Amino acid sequence: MSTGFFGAIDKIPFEGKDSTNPLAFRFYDPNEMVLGKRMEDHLRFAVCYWHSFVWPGGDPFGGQTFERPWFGDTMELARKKADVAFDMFEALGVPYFTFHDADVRPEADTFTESRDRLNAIADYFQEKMDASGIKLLWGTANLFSHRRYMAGAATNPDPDVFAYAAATVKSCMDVTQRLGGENYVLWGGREGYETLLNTDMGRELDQMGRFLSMVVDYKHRIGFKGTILIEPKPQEPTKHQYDYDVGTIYGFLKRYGLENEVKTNIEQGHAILAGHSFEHELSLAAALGIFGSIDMNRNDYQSGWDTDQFPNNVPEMALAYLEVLKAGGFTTGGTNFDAKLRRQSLDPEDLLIAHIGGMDCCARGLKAAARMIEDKALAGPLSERYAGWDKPQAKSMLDGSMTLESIEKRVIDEKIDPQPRSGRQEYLENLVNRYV
Ligand code: 3MF
Ligand code: MG
Repeated sequence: MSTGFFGAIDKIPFEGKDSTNPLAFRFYDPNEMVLGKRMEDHLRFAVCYWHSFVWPGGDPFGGQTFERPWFGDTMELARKKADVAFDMFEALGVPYFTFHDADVRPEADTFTESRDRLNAIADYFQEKMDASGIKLLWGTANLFSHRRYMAGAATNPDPDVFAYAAATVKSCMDVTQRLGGENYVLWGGREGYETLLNTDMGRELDQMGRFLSMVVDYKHRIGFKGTILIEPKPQEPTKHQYDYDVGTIYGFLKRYGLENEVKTNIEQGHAILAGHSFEHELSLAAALGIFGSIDMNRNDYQSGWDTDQFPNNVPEMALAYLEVLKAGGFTTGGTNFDAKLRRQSLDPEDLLIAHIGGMDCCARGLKAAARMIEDKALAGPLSERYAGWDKPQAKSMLDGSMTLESIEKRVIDEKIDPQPRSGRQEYLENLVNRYV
């Protein structure tokens, strides 16, 4: 059913790189084969509900700029919002979407009523998913917007808030499972602190560890086949967030024995806020065995805020998809556009154009990364750089058979005198530029 919100447009075509039509794909061709796999199956695009259909366009100095016919807090408007959302998913031809409970249903006066509303919208989604073939990449609970969560959800000093959050996550996991969601995401927007003067960090981390253990336990009890993902972010909204970055999350998972149960959903903008590059976070997650999915966007490099812009920097994205491909590609994960329009971009068409540009950039990044892999452009120099480690004597230093004493003896006996070799950074940078 078309709502007419996007005018006459109902399907964005692929027209190839010479097209000048702003409402056509120039690089994203779902059926093009890349490294033996369809582009759609590599990228696994998802559109998120919150930025495109919920956010009113506010900033710290001004409120709503968008006027959308579905804004309001009735169930009727929630269904209208779903109608437009599915129109957009279908127009873009994305295989997946993502949502928080609070995005899709109005909050009610009681927990039970809010949960029932979520279930009712999930039924409505199910019909639309069956009709369109659009699937759920992941579901999640919004445990950060409501004032009850101002001092945290799992890490709140008030155990009643912990309980409310736990019950909410259960209801969201139930709905995610029912809709065939392929992952369940936890982003702890308020799991952190504003000041250490009122914060017991050790206690809060234990609360968070117990909360996540219950989530994992429940996943197994209901037979949810998807992946549980944590999304790292260093600050904003809290001054310091406990899920700072991939490395911090890994330490947390190890401490609570969850490192084989939970993976990460890594966002470009959050990586930048943490003082890392996106590819750093992806590469580290892969190295630690906790790479799951990505939230694709772009942060402004000057503002220092989580600006959640649509991605448009192809060279950066090529390096990101290179890490994704090196990690073996997505399994249950995908590319979720956690990105919003600028608040002056008022027109319905702007929503489509933003996603089209993002999808095209991802496609270009993926194709550049795939060519680098095919040509072993970086893999060749990399294995050359570490080639010394293939020798038996080098291996024996790592396999436990040598000690500091026996290594010292070898250094003296063989008169070992290491000779520095070039890291060839500029050569490699120039090489990457040949592909992007
Ligand atoms: C905030 C985010 C979040 C998460 C979402 C799902 C509101 O910076 O990125 O979006 O992506 O809560 O984990
Ligand atoms: Mg995100």
